[in-house]
Amino acid sequence: MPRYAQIIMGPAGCGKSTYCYHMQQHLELAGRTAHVINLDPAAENFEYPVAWDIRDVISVEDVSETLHLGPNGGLIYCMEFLLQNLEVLDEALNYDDDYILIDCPGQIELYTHLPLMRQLMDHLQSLDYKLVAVYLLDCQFIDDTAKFFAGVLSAMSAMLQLEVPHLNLLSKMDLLGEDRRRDLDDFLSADADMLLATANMYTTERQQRLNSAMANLIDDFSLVRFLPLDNTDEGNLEAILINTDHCLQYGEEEEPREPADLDNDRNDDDSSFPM
Ligand SMILES: Nc1nc2c(ncn2[C@@H]2O[C@H](COP(=O)(O)OP(=O)(O)OP(=O)(O)O)[C@@H](O)[C@H]2O)c(=O)[nH]1
Ligand SMILES: [Mg+2]
Repeated sequence: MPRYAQIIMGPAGCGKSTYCYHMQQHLELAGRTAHVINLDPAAENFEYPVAWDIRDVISVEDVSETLHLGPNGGLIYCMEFLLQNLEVLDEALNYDDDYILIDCPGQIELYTHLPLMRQLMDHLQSLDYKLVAVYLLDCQFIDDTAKFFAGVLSAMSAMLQLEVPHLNLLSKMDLLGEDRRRDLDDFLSADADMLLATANMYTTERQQRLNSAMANLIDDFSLVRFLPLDNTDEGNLEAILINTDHCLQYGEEEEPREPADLDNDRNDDDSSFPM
């Protein structure tokens, strides 16, 4: 039986755990079962059932007390410990309905320049999981285009480092004011000209060459695109599910559902976000 996993990543506080909850609920509404796996050893308490929790094996709190490591060192220690003891995870990943949502820590160095997440992905693939990386960025970032530019680069870095099908989501769209929705398309498409123009307003001529090189990189790869995420809108969650299903080739023996089908689903719904 095929096995599927959404790997939920992104900077601290961008809404990863909240997305896991709402996507799990949405899957249930659709008659599908998914299990949330908490991979964040520094997580606070969850307000919903978590099927497997790394903190039952090792937590940053334990490591800080016993090894006197700070929060970042403690996190790296915990992730390395898990990778050296993967059998504990393997034993847990034994569900009838093999669809999991993996809620990852918010330290972006895990995705951008440390090999730990890549090693974990390789391991899941060796267990026959099909993977999609879901990278969240808080939509409040668009209030500061330079910050958004940095967010786009971190999303791109994660995509290139992890080498699995990848979706970027602009999260917490319910918080976005009407005034910011007008230029939303430029942000959803990570328009390189717009990013460059703003970055150049704040930098010296020498740094502008670097801005230009980075904007060209984003443009050349044409990789970074965002879908809006509004957890309060089931239609929007369904749109995201269709895209994750497409990346996962979910139920490939059935009639495939293309993201283009969204247009039909959304024709009657003016309140939906552009995709
Ligand atoms: N309005 C709104 N708030 C959200 C949404 N998603 C998350 N939040 C809030 O943002 C804060 C952080 O959300 P989390 O889901 O814990 O974010 P996270 O990415 O898991 O955070 P870390 O695990 O600490 O990296 C919480 O106060 C949430 O209630 C959303 O879609 N809309
Ligand atoms: Mg979290």
